[in-house]
Amino acid sequence: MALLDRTSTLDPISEKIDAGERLDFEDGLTLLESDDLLGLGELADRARRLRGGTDDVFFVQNLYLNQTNVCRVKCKFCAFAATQKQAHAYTISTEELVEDAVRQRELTGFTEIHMVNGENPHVPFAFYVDTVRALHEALPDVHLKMYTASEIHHMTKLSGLSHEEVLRELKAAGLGSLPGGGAEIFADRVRQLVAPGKEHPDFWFATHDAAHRMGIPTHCTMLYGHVETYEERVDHILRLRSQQDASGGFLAFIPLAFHPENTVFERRGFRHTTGVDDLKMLAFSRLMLDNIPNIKAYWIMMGMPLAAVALHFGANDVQGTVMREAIFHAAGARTETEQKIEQLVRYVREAGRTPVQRDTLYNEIRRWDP
Ligand code: V47
Repeated sequence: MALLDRTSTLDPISEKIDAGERLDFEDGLTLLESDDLLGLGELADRARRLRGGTDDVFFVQNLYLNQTNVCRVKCKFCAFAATQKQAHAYTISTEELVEDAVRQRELTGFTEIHMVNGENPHVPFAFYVDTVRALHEALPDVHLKMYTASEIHHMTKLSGLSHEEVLRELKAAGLGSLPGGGAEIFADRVRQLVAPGKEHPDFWFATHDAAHRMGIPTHCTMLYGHVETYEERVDHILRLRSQQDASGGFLAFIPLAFHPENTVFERRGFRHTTGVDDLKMLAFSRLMLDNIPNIKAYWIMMGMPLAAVALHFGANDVQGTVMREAIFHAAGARTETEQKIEQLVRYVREAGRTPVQRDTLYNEIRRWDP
């Protein structure tokens, strides 16, 4: 009886998927409230294929950099940021950062630099432009995926320029795309609770909108598993879907599971998300975001074994080799900080999929056919 009930809640959604119909707010809630995990996985995998997905699973060879952890915002979910006076605060000079990146490139041959920082009020806008320019000059073949929309908004405050002008200067210096951070949860109630000092979501959207319109592709995220409700998760995903309808430049969506260690939420007894919630979020995202081509199973947060399972829950990307992840590990991630290509290939193959090394823009670099 219980099994029949569970199956029936997904049936109307299954019919919509087969008919190529868009899911609505109520469907989103039904998905999140369902405890038919395998049913959700089957639906998400079917939706992915019906929308043109293949057996290919992507990853990129990348280096993570964080030039400064100094941050003015004090988000309650963050264990990475520091104030200038704290002993662990750091800001790496552009020269040192570039030297390090060039050394790492010689060792590994990565094709992407992924950089996210604190909103450091003690450096000028020129610091960011100089860093992009210096990295681009030293490593012209490397794609620079740098600075979240929150950082771009911070740069408008530092410079007095508009979002578009900041992006234009960074693009001229060599910026390739934006990472998806800073989105957190868009609903005002949650933002006030977890990130009261952060910019209004309108600025996050204005930044991505401007980027897309000037040909800078971007990524998008949702930070889930803290104080948000299912309704607020659905609201978040629908806002992203509308933005993609309007400007079309999101390459991928990455659901980010909240890690509470070393944050105020740890002291309040918050726990890490469960694997079930992580898989459900991936399936939900794939089903709702019918216009974003790639959904990432972020192995840094869920571990590679579960990320491989997630490939049957709508995900088609496992992010990358990721050398030196810091943000999730500051907040208690027990996963590795790097994967070798051979490891990624092994896990993807074990999941019955075809590993494809991509560049940041999803052009194929190498494939491992079955
Ligand atoms: O905005 C911070 C998240 C984001 C925690 O574009 C946390 O491919 C969980 O932009 N627990 C920054 N999450 C990182 C980011 C990112 C990450 C992965 C992939 C991509 C991409 C971009 O990290 C923040 C916030 O949402 N974050 N602290 C934490 N304790």
